[in-house]
Amino acid sequence: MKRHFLLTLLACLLGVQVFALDYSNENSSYNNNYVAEWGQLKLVGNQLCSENGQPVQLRGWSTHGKQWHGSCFDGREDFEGMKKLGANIARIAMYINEGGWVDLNWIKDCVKWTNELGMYCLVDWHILTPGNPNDGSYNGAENFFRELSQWVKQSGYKNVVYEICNEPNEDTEGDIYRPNVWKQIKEYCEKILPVIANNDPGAVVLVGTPQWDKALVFPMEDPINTYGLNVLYTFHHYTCDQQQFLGILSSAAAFVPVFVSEWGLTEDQGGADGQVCEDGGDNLMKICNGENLGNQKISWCNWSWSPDGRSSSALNSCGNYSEGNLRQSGKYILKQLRKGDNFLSSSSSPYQNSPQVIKETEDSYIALEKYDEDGQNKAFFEYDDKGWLFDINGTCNAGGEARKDECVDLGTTGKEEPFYYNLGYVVAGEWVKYTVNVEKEGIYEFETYTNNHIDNNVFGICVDGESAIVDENGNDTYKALKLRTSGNGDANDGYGEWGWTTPYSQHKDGKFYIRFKKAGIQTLGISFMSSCAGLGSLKFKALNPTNNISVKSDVEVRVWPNPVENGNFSISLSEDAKVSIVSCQGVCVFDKNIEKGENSINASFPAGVYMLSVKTENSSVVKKLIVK
Ligand code: IDC
Repeated sequence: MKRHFLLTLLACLLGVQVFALDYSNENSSYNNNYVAEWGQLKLVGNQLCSENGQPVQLRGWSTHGKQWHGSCFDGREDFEGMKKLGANIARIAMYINEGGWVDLNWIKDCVKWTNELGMYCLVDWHILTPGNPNDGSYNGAENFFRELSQWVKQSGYKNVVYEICNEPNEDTEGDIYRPNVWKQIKEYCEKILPVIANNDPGAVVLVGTPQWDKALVFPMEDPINTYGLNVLYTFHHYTCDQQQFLGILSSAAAFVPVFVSEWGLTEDQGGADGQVCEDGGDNLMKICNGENLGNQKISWCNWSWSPDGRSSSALNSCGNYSEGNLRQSGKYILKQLRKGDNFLSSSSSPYQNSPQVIKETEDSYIALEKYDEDGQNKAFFEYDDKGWLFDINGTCNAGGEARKDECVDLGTTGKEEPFYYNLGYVVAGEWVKYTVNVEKEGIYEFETYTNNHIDNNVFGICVDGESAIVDENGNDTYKALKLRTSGNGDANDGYGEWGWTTPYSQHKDGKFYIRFKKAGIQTLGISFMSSCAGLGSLKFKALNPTNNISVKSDVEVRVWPNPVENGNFSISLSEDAKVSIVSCQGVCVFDKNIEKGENSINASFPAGVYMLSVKTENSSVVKKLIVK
């Protein structure tokens, strides 16, 4: 007993000593072992979370290419330097072409080093030119991810995040919406995701989006098969010349999980002109810290951890990672990292304190000028907002008389209240919120008031920060729809007559509905995923009990015997699901995709109390499992 006490005392003293030696910088996060604390990350809804379900935000740097600046990231001490500055993740940009450095052993070292340091490691298959991930020069992808994921799972590393393709960009259409690029990405996912899912089923995987990782509308409109993996979609941002895309991130955060796996404080050449744009950085940081339509805490990696000649680089030289050796970009990031968890909320209040009512027995309409109060990032995202300093249209409040002091794009329809105002001149990525009071929960038929200028514009509708669009089976697979033209002739203003239309999906036939999961006060968000010439109102039809759609129910789970006595138990599921079993200490002892029906499971893990969770695309059920 006494000996034990002395040893502990000695250990504590030594610990303090080590602490004092290593702790030369003020950043208190240096001693955090994020991986031990957070474990294997996973998604809960759209939010990246720790193993036990707490929201997390990964923040750090992306390396540059090893062929150019390798000596900043080919040793444990390099990542230790990054960690000391406050990063909890390092992205390893493994260029494939341009003299790239495809080297699994180096990647394994990076995983080991970062793991020892308690950091997450984002392994980036850095395609860039050519921009098609299926290009022959990238044929090694499948093998690379097979070997890596096998090794990761076998070695028990929990700190790996896979980024399967940086910035897909085969730009053949010259159209901002590049459907062919999304087709290429989907084809590539079909090759890579099953390989990772097979070896490392609970993995967190980042999937690229068209237009150099910007067009988040595609996973909303035309979802991929995720093979049960925790898939997030990447958004890249350069603050000097890409502010016109920020709304896309802010909007999409209500619909899909997103990850800013690369961003720089410069123009998109990485700062060839030497400029650094911190204001744009502040705008991005607000969105990542939670001021977005989905209240999502968004993880990020800054470009770049290198002493590259361009102004996006963080360092003056490799090897010295003291604050004094940081360049302007590095100093800005250090300031962000030092803020610690800096989560913001984007809650808003109802216009003039009176929520619009969605009635049970009568049709209801949303008057679009009655959007919420509290301004930019909270009640709306508007590119022409005065506080935003990025006037995309060169006009404020184009055409609108109501709420002139704000710049939300109100136009007039010339029709009666509540359709007098419309949202016109809307730019892709903008959104508005409405506090509504819903009389009864349920799935409502809805229509949109449109004119002839609406031309397949893409939009999303969310309730309390989650997609609310469901199909006739109650599934929320499709998170963006298209608006139809009213088709009603030409009016004097050339916009045509307004009329009620039903939105549609390009990828699935049938009707779509809006689901309110509960009655009472909630916020309805409308996000415009493409530029739009006028949405007049939304109509929610009276709930019709005879054709009301039933909400898809939770997966049914039966477990027996419970307590488990002889090391085996049975589970029956109403649909295919992912089953994981976690001990009270947070150790995951079982994690597999299980088919529907009856299954027998070997539970030869230590006696104790476990949480058994069953996850399908639409539901998640948790049960207590006792092993004797
Ligand atoms: C740039 C580097 C530059 C290098 C070039 C190679 O800064 O030194 O010569 O790649 O193609 C990205 C890419 C990233 C770019 C970066 C800056 O993911 O590879 O790095 N950027 O241009 N997307 C947008 C910007």
